[in-house]
Amino acid sequence: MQKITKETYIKWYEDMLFWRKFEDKLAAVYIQQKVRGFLHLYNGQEAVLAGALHAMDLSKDKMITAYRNHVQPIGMGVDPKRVMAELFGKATGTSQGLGGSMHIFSKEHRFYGGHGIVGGQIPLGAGIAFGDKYHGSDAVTLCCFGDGAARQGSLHETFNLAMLWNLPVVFVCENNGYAMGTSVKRTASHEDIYKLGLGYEMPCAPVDGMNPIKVAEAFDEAIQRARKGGGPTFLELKTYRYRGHSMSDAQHYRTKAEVEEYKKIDPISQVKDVILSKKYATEADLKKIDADVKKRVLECEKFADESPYPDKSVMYDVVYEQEDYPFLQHKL
Ligand SMILES: Cc1ncc(C[n+]2csc(CCOP(=O)(O)OP(=O)(O)O)c2C)c(N)n1
Ligand SMILES: [Mg+2]
Repeated sequence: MQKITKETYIKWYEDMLFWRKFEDKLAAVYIQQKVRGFLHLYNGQEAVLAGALHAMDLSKDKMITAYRNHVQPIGMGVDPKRVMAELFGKATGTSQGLGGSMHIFSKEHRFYGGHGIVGGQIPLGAGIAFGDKYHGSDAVTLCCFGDGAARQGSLHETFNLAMLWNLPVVFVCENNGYAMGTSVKRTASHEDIYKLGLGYEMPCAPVDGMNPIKVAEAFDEAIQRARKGGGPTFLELKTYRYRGHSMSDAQHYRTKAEVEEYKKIDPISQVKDVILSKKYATEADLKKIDADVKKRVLECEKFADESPYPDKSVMYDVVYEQEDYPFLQHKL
């Protein structure tokens, strides 16, 4: 793994703060109805992404996830302005404004979405890894999903085939404690989701998902194993989301005190504490980063605001169609 240096900590601080503020902005513009439909935010879970990106080889490795998917593509190199524009439904968005919040996608940056069907991306992630193995590439796919998705049958079918075919994939359960309003405790007779790997003899482990160092170390081991032909790993990242499931969640299933408890181990604060205690930067240096992040987020909003909506004529251009399909005339 690349060494974790002073520069890594500063990058983690800057990246995680940017993702946090980018999504805080989304929450604000959602209320102004600039973003419509569903909006699921990642606040609190940023260490999972920061640690994963450190361990990945971004020139070839791939990622697929569920609908909590706005900041992962940014981490993988997609222009955040285009992500914001997609959320605004604008033509300059990553999918010309036709996908929206749950469907951010960038083939160029190997980010394969953005999936609204809970657990739907689990077999797709294994399929991407199958493709890489078939074509002789040593790329590794990170297939991310939530604790709720871990209860889907497709996980078991996928784990079985991924082990049978020794696929280069890391299965990543981001256990944030809840699937909508249903706590992990209420979904199964056990709470150690990572142990689902045991039934398939898949290497598996729990990871402190609030600490990017622990995350990076766990991902490095799993990614290296997959890259060297050692097959899949299943990691359960213990994390937490500060905001509701989506913007329309009254959060009656948990207390404010519980949320506050987790904020005490906030990944951004943890990294900030290391930076200050090891004197990697001063408070004043970090304030400069904060100001720069704020400016960059405002630039994204301005870009999205000023971009045009897609023309009506493109509406069916990206929908699968078959020339001899007899029932519908698709083109407007
Ligand atoms: C197959 C399917 N069933 C139900 C839903 C409704 N639904 C949307 S999100 C969600 C909860 C999933 O929770 P989890 O996998 O823990 O992910 P998180 O939202 O916590 O990131 C449910 C049940 C859905 N989208 N798809
Ligand atoms: Mg969850």
